[in-house]
Amino acid sequence: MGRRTNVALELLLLVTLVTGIAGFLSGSHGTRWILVVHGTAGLSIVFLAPWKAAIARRGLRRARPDSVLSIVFALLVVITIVAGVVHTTGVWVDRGAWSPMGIHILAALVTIPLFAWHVVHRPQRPRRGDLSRRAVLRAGALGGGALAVRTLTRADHRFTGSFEVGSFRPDEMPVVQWFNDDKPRIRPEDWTLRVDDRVLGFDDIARYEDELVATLDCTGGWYSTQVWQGVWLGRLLGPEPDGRSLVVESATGYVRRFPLGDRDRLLLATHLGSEPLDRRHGSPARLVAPGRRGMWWVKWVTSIHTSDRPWWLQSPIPLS
Ligand code: HEM
Ligand SMILES: Nc1nc2c(c(=O)[nH]1)N[C@H]1C(S)=C(S)[C@@H](COP(=O)(O)O)O[C@H]1N2
Ligand SMILES: [Mo]
Repeated sequence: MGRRTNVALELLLLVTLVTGIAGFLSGSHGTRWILVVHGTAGLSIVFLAPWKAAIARRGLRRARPDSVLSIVFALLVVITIVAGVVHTTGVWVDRGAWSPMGIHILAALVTIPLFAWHVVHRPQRPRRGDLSRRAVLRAGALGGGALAVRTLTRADHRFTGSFEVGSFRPDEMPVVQWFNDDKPRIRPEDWTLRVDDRVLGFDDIARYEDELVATLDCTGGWYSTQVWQGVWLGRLLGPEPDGRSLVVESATGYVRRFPLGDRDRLLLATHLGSEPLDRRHGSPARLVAPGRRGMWWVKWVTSIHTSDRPWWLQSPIPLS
């Protein structure tokens, strides 16, 4: 019984980690199911906890020097799950770095090396008999129970798990920087935008009146829908730009690369809710990338250029 519980837990943890990361990176409706699987597998771990506790107690009686790593591993999984549940139930909503979702993701990522160590040093071999009828029925009951609990405890979320904050009220929209990116103060009259080999000024951009209602959904666990005004990138690039991707760069060095085919769906915004963009939200101009997570919405844009590299040849999350 102990071995089977261990195998089941390892599988659940693997599924939870993979779906957590996949759900975090994607921001489109078609991928809703990923986080359903994530939450369900994550909660199933809780259901197996009583069995695991009994196994762990036995294991600790013949403790080895590295048992402390097992304890840290277990603690991190507990912290991850508690933070995940705190986030989805909405009992504590915060959007800083120490939001429940921020803690959830940080604890989960630290778990990964410990999980790898655990798999190597406490190997659990699945056997053919593990997939008995009874085992399948039990797994079904476990998953069903977890899915039911998840459905009942979830507060009102977007499909990504994010909470609504300050929609159509720009003053209440949170401000988020990645890692330690700063908030440069750039006056529109001093600002220039490189578009391939041309250099444009603020007035060249601000004369357009393209408008879009779009939802910024930060992986920190909040989202906000706003009216954005500016210019479609396709208009700045001309009718038939060459290349495969489009590189959008911030004055701070923060860079994201997009498929060139997206150029007519990406807005370079100078205004938010009809007011000039606030410095903290990326003035003089920031990218609006509907359907993509907040980390793609580059602020303080100073350069846009086409490139022959495919868009996916880049770090999955910005590193500067
Ligand atoms: C040790 C690995 C992990 C475990 C055990 C775990 C477990 C959980 C649990 C129990 C929940 C709440 C379930 C619910 O009510 O829906 C949850 C939610 C969530 N987790 Fe994880 N998680 C893990 C790793 C990750 C990672 C690495 C990420 C992202 C990089 C992530 C992103 C999320 C998100 C976005 C939600 C909210 C989902 C929603 O509201 O539908 N998780 N997780
Ligand atoms: N230059 C730059 N742009 C950036 C970031 C950053 O750190 N630097 N953070 C991104 C992230 S993670 C999010 S969620 C949004 C937040 O935009 P806001 O501060 O206008 O709400 O900006 C994105 N654009
Ligand atoms: Mo974000």
